[in-house]
Amino acid sequence: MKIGIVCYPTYGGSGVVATELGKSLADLGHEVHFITYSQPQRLNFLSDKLFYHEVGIRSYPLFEFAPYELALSSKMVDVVKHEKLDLLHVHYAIPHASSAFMAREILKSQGIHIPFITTLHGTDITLVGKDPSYEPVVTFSINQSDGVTSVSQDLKDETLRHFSIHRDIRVIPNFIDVSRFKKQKKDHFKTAICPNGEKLLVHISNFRKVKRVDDVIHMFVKLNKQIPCKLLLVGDGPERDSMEQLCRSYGVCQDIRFLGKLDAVEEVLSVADLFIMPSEKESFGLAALEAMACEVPLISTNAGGLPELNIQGKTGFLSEVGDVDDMVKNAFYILQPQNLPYFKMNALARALEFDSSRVIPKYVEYYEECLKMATSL
Ligand code: GMT
Repeated sequence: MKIGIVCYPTYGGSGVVATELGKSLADLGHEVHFITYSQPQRLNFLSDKLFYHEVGIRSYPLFEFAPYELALSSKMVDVVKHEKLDLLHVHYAIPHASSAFMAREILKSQGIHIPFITTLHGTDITLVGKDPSYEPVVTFSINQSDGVTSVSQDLKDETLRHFSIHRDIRVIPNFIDVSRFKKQKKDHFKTAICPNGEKLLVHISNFRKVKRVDDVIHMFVKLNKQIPCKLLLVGDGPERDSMEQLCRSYGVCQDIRFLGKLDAVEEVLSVADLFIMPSEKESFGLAALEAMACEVPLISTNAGGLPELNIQGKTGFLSEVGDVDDMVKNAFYILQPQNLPYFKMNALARALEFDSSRVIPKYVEYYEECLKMATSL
């Protein structure tokens, strides 16, 4: 198949899933064309099956906001026509689904029929999509898609609850390449961070409010009084400055390190004892899955799709959003020497269920179904 993938090329779950999906499809022999405004972060290798088409946005003094959606639709039309694509797969509904709809309709007027599939990732539904300024367009473009997938059952349910959707949504979870995400021997790194055998907690996110990074810090401060530990905060985003202030106000800067954005997160995860994800909303939790594949148990909330990944009392524990004391209690339990190996083993076993070799075929199968359906119309 010849597939066009549209996504946000920046750090972030939806872009990572889209890029890794494209790379895996290319490995399977499909031709994959990325259509984005800059080179996707993880698209860092050459393959004769992978192509990148940059969406150029022409500005003009009249435009206070350059119309990216139009430039994207035009680029999709161009790539579909000249590369003879079979289907478009857009990740994150806003604005990619409505741009794909526009591209499909333009192509239809020229006698070219191409289906598009929309993958819902999370905040495109749970936060941004519900906002009245976007909701009518999101509802329309989901209904107009030739196929729709969501990354968890919870996200599917939430979509059906809040939008007037009259079509089926296929659940296809996030996935990882377990040959990359696995525990590596990095003892020297652990000793450098935890010189006195402290336990190591890790949080990775885009530091948006929805991630509740402050709960990670509140929790760490309480836990550190019971078990000596250190905390690594990986990633960057709008909350980073206020989180640094919070660490200063607690006087714990010597125990917490901000590492910023990292490419090789698996190296940090390889030395972690516990991963903390206290999100207010989380449709799946890809960062947590990556941690689990590196044998790191999970302390999370029970928000969104997290219960579909984190199994209570086996791979970690789930608490109500904001219940920091419960998270401390659970972390204390997991970190006991007699408990930790059990949770690590279960975290790995659960992560293996989401290996790309199990999940990618679900996308291929869905593409084939959607293509068949589109050609039978
Ligand atoms: O808001 C984010 O965390 C980024 C967002 C994205 O779309 O880039 O992540 C969402 O998609 C990921 C991949 O499907 C999921 O693993 C994340 O759970 C989801 N984030 C939220 O729902 C908050």
